[in-house]
Amino acid sequence: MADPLSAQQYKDSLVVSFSDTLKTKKLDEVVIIANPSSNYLRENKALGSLDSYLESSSSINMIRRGAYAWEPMLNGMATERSVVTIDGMRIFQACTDKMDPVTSYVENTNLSRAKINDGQSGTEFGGTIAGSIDLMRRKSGFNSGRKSGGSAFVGFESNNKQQIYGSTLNYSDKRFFTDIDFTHREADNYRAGFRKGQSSEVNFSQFTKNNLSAITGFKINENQELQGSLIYDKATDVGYPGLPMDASLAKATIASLEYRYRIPSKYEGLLWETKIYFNTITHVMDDSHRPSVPMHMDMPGWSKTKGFYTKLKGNYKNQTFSTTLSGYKNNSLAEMTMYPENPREPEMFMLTWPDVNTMYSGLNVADNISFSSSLGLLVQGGLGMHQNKIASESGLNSLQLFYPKLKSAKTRMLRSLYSEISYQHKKFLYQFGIGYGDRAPSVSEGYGFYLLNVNDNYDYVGNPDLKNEETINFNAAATFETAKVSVKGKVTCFYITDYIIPKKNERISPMSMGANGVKIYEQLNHASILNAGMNLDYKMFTNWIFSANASYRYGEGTGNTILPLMQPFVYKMNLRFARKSYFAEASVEGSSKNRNSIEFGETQKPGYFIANAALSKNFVLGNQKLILKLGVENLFDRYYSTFDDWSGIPRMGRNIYSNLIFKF
Ligand SMILES: [Cu+2]
Repeated sequence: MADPLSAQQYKDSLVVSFSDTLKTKKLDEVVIIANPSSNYLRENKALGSLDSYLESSSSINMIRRGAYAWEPMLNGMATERSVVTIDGMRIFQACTDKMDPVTSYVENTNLSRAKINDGQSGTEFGGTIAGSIDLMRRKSGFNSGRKSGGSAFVGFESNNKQQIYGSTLNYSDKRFFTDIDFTHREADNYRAGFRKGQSSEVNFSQFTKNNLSAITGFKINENQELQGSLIYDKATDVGYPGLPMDASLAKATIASLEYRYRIPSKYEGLLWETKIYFNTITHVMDDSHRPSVPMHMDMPGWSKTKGFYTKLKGNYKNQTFSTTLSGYKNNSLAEMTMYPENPREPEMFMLTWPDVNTMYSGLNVADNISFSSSLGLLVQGGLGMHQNKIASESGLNSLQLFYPKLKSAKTRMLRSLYSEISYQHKKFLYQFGIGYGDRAPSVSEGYGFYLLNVNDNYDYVGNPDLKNEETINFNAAATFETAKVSVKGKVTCFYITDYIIPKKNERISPMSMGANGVKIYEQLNHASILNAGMNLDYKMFTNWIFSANASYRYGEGTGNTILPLMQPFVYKMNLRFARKSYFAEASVEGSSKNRNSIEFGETQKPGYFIANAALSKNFVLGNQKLILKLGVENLFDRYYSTFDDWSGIPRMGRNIYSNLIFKF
């Protein structure tokens, strides 16, 4: 659940942070990620996946290709249109079939919260259309006294026999802190809801994941500190029931070093922060467990990124400003080897991502002015240079079959401008933002070579001649808040020109066996996307809270093109009771039927409605704590599938879970 108050526990030791000093509020949203080191009673399922936390934002829905590694869609747009970072680090997936969004390489225990910025307010680390999701690392920070502690936890979920084990350890004092955590997850196939006379097991939906992370800070002196962070994540034997193949390995190493300097100045909180980082991802697809594979294939992919950012932020009179210079170099490479049934026929080899180097460097400036305690203005702008270069000669030659004049390198300028006004009147807060910006095509959109999309069963071929996709976005929000009730409504609209979308091409025949044909990325003159969300929190009586949230998205492009994967009306309501060491929650959630895009192979899914319940109890044992959580999801074992379930795979049926956390 989004709860901005809890964000205050992550105080910065060197400086009052950018947003903390603001008298006026910004439109961005913070999703608190619960984990065994944070506040448990707030969350029904402390050991749930990161994906389930992100989904609680009304701007995000998740595409599921199985039980693992869901893809976060921000404002109804897939990951090419958003910037996903971990503490400001750019990371790019290594799978041509989107099996491994960046969010799949972290764990709850690594993170404290996710910051979501819609549209052009999310351009600090690169060009975007939909906005940005920054996953922020969990860390103890420096402490005036000496503090150490940790946790050990174990969880079990009945539906897919998921076992979760792990522990966290932390130490902090005046000059030094360190946080180390480890999480292991292992699950069998999950079961869908009940259907008479049919097996509910969803084959190829198992997974195993191990994650280890460490973050350490060292204070050089009163004004300077160093921070190092490392995340190692390895998933093996991951099944994808929504795809024709699985992944035998998805592995990431994510490392960074950060230097922070509080510049002595008469202006409060002038901070200079610099980070260098490196991450490497290996992804190996595997079809060897699938029955009736027409032709066995090996499809590994690699993505390596190194980058930096350097940021100056501070306050000047009634202004809070921030300037960020950032840059990265990513290398994306993916191959496909096909082994014909007849061993005498030669193997076929091709590069599906032709060793593409992407270089980016950009400057982003933001200034937040408080005219009075009730009126604020944010102005933000950025300029970036983006270059793609095909490093592989054979990859270039293959693409030249379709684009004879293709050169190996292409450079683009990326621009962004955003402004936001906020006005507080009594218990009402009004916010209005307007932005303009553009983005470069992704590696798949520009250079992908025969990437099978199972949803519409077409091979997708990239188009290096694509122009930048441009957007104008508007957001408006109104919040009413009293001690008892808080209501927020938000609307975000995007008018996108040169909208990048794959379109059928009859002249090229497909490579994948049984594919319907080939689609090439083209650009629609324009497309419009609307996203509306609403949240209500109502403290009915002492100890009782009722919350409701709902969201809806709509997308349409030139020539009556219905944009794919648009979320219909989705709602969730819950009633919570918390008293001393007890916590109980009952919730219902559901959706209306979706407006499906036939062009993209979508079928209409009927609405659904499910119910969940949870209980937890906190035992205090001297200085230690034991937390027990029990719950059931999809209580009535309903069978359902939604618009974001890839190739129509059903969702999980009844699931009973238990979490046991020992905190010391
Ligand atoms: Cu893959």
